[in-house]
Amino acid sequence: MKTQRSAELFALAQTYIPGGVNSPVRACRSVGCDPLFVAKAAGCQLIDVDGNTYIDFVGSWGPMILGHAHPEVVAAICDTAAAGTSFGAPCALEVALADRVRNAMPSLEKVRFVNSGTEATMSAVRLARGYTGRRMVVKFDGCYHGHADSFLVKAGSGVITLGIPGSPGVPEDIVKNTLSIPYNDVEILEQTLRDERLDIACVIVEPVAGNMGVVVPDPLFLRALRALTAELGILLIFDEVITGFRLAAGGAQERFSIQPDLTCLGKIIGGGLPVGAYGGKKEIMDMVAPDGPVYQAGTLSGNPLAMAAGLAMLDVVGRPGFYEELEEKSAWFGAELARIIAKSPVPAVVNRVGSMMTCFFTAGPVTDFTSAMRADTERYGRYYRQMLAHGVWLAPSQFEATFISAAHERTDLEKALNMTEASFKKLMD
Ligand code: HOZ
Repeated sequence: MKTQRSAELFALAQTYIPGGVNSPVRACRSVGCDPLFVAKAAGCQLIDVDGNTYIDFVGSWGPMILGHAHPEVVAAICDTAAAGTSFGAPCALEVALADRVRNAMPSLEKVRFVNSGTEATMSAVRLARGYTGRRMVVKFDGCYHGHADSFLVKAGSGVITLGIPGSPGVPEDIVKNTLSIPYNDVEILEQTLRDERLDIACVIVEPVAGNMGVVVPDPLFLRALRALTAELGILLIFDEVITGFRLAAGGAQERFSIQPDLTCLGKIIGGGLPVGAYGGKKEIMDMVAPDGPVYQAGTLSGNPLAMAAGLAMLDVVGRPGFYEELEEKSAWFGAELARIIAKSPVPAVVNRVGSMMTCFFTAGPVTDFTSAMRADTERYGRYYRQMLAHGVWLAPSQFEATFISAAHERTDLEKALNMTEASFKKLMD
């Protein structure tokens, strides 16, 4: 496989950009190879700058639920761009997208658009502290809520991928207000939330963890989380940046029938452009400036270009049968993957919810950060490189999710399964 042009670009990129990348995981450090540079993408296919083609199971880390360059999304972007890309003033498209989001997720009585998932979660936590007058934030080991200071405590995604213990530059005074406890552990959850010394403003959770690899929530855990936070006047924040419009039109909160107090969104609602959002009960959201004293702002927030892309994407996912078809395709793929694993001596387990999944290289089960960390990352790296060499583009980290899109045809999925079966035969060497 020729990778000369990627190598040339990567050499240049490393002199201009830290690690040669604008987000750490895509540097492929944990999977033992250099990153390939993508030239273009369409449907479920990526084409790199050397002309190699790949079936894409990353989907830009979640936004590409329709596949790349969906014609309706592209047309919306092109048509809107011709009329101006950002006004720094209200426009009708942000009202339309807010209405679409509210209709899909009734717990969001009001919503504020920002430009990334990180902005959404940091704003939601500030709002929770402002609304409750309390200080502490509780998160869960291995969950990743973006790179705002208060979240870089036992965080997932690139933090565990690169084995960064925390992050220099985050003052102890900030970190001491964040408490990270084990995911799916109801006993420790209850002990923590009932500890009155802790002055807890909110609990923020990925309702389906996607940033330590996919970890499925125990239904009792989510229900206990909702009951305890409601009882104790602690705000429950669902970080649905990945799961929003991924697991259902109403996200994880629809799938698990749990209404959080605040929700953070991103990825799919931007149609591939930078959009985040946070929203929730009117009485809470009315604390946000200019209605209230909790300040948050953004020059490009609600820009017409991103709003149009998000609206076009939500138009398509909102059509009858979209999620049923995606669920059926994903369930079949996940079952086939599990069948391949069961036939192989390689210790591995697949965790899947809807169209997001992770193949962990450990016997499992993987139910939290500790069990996820038992995965054999060296073996994952070999699997990753073998699959890439055979035209299958996976997440360049054991601790990320891979995604099925509406653009994956049965033939694409069968090719990936055949490559997986062939790869597993070599992984015991
Ligand atoms: N936050 C992204 C996935 N969870 C990682 C993207 C990257 O570092 O390339």
